[in-house]
Amino acid sequence: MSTDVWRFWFQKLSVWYQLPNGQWDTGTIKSTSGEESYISLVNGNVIKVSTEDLFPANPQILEGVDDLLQFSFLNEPSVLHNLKYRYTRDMIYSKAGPVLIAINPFKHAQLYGNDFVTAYRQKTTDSPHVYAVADTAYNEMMSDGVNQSIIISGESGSGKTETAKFTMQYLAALGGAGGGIEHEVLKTNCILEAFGNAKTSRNDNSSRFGKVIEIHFSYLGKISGAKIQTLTDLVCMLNVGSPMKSPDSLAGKVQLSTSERSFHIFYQLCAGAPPSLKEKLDLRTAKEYYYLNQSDCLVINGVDDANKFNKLMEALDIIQISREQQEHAFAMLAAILWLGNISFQAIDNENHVEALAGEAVSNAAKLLGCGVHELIVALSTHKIWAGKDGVAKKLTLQQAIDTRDALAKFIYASLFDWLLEQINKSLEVGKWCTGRSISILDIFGFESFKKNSFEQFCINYANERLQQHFNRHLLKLEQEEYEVDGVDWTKVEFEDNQECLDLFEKRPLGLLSLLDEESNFPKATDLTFANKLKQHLNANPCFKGDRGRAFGVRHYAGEVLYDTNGFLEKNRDPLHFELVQLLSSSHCQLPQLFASKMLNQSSKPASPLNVPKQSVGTKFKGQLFKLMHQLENTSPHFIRCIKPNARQLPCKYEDDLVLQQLRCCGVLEVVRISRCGYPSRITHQEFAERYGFLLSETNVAQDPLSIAVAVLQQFNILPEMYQVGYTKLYLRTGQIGALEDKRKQVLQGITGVQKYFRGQQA
Ligand code: AOV
Ligand code: MG
Repeated sequence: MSTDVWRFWFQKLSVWYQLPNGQWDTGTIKSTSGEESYISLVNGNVIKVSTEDLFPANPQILEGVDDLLQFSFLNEPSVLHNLKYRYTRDMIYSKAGPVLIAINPFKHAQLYGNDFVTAYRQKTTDSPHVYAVADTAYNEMMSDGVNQSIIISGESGSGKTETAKFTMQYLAALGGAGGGIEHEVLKTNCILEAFGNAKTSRNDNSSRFGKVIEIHFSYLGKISGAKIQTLTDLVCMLNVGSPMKSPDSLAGKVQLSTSERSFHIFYQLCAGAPPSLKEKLDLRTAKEYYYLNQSDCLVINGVDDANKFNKLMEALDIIQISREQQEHAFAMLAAILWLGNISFQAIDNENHVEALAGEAVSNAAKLLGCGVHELIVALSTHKIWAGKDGVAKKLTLQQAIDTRDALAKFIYASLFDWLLEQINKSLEVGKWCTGRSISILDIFGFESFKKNSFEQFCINYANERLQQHFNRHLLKLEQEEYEVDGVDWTKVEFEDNQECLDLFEKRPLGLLSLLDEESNFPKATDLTFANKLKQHLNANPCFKGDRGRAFGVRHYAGEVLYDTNGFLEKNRDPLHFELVQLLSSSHCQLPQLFASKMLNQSSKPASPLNVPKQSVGTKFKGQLFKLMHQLENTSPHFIRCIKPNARQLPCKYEDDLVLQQLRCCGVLEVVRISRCGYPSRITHQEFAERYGFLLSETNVAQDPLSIAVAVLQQFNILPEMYQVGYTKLYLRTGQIGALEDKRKQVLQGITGVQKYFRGQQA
């Protein structure tokens, strides 16, 4: 703050300085040499600091303001202090210009429910809230007829999914037609979370899939249906704690991971299935299943899985999935659990193995509707095709385990897709629908663990794309519009992440292409893949070669070190044709359906040689593009969720952690642009039509621009409060509000007079 230091000294204004422990505190400048300053602290002590490290503090009157735009001085310590001030008073929402900041309270906050919905609907309160964002989106959709989106982002555990639910609640309350469809829409959360969420070390209820829920409205603004789109290709392997990875069970090597679980549904089913269902599915307790007991965590504090299962069944009923279909779905889950328990025995001296006949194999076969023998063969051999002839090759232990796990994952992923299809069918948009919609986006948050694998690679790639969407809309497009429309404007610099996206997407030399190339190469290993990356990408500033199998990526949210272990295998998605064949010969409905879907994906007739193969990474990218494309055509509203501490604890606000999240998501830049920007824009024509009648002066040229300028002058709107572009007027915050008030007053006056005259006539 070198330039301001004399003023601050002279006027005895507060400044922020940083303590050796990193904490910020305020003091006043006692004396200064320009470069160095002596600061008087609140406790009377005086310390010497470099003037450059000082930041101007905001006057007391601005303490706890609800929009960072209102600050006299915008700097990190002021922002941090303000958010903390509010957070400790249970005001978890704040605005950063057009962005809503939501800090996870990690406790029940008294901020939701009918009274709050009414208050935001009737605008009796205007403090920042997720309801207010939903309300704005709804109003804009209704008045402008433009589809809206609410884009929720933030790190894992920061509160995206909860925020998405509150948004849905508000829209359901607003757009409830009494027909129950809004009720159905809300119930989808319970189902999707059971099947798509798991406990990780970051979040007890971590979404392992991304979703956009598009809520459709009728002309009257009533909910007419909904459509859910997901990023799910990964879902099958995104379950954590390696339950579906393949630890070497015969050798007794087991990867235990603490505090993580697989998808909630498995534990819910085991704990909550009624006795008759348990018997039908040969269900045991969770700890008896290999896929689940690889983690020492089987229950979540404060969560009753059995109760959740009952709630799930109710939700499935509401979504109109018949009890019979529900049972089919549960049978698939039980089959997966039993598959995991299948072990293998050596059958020769060449390390070949065969699935061990026993309870696990027979239960899995029964639930899958196939023969025990067929299942054993499919899990122990792989046919190699030469022309029309197939030769069955025996599998090694590792290959057999991979085959078994691939089958389990395929069934799970197919089940998830099937479920989604049923949900979408049930919520299908009615014929009377206008095509107006609000989409709510909630994807998995940025992740950086000690060890990061293919899953984190995909998740972080998706977040990188989302960040670009944010940058484009709030930083780039805004500034471009000023330039194009001839507005006098000093550009605000911001961190562009195009380079990082290029690192992922460029062909042929990007991470995803190189991964695909290496995955198609039979002799490739994770190490050759890592070397290939280093060979081609070392010059990219977002790439960082590391030792052995590791490589680093400089993401917008920080650097992440990835371990290529398993990348190739996960990207290949190794499902043998025999397994698909096995399922298609099943006498049960779902396995048959899953197999036929898989085979129909390819345009060519299915044959052992062409089980349709698109790599997992490429599929993921395709889904991501589709999702982003859908958002491009909407008017976006952004919510940034912030995690105040890493331990999921209430009332703990860690400055560093918050600052890092604020920095990496570009919130400060957005505020900076909004402060010097003109958030209200309106074409000359629209402006003249709306406010022209307020003119008392009749001697004004009749073109829209002259009328508009005359209105601005009549109401003493200062020249620094607006800019005139070639096509639009650009106004600073608050100006349109003032004009609207005037307009309302005058209109009320007119109706008052009309009423009076009508009264006279009567
Ligand atoms: P996420 O969606 O951002 O993580 P969640 O929405 O699952 O995070 O939030 C994590 C936990 O924080 C929840 O289970 C709640 O306990 C708590 N929480 C979040 N928001 C609120 C709120 N407004 N009020 C009360 N508690 C809240 V991840 O899905 O891991 O990226 O992949
Ligand atoms: Mg989530």
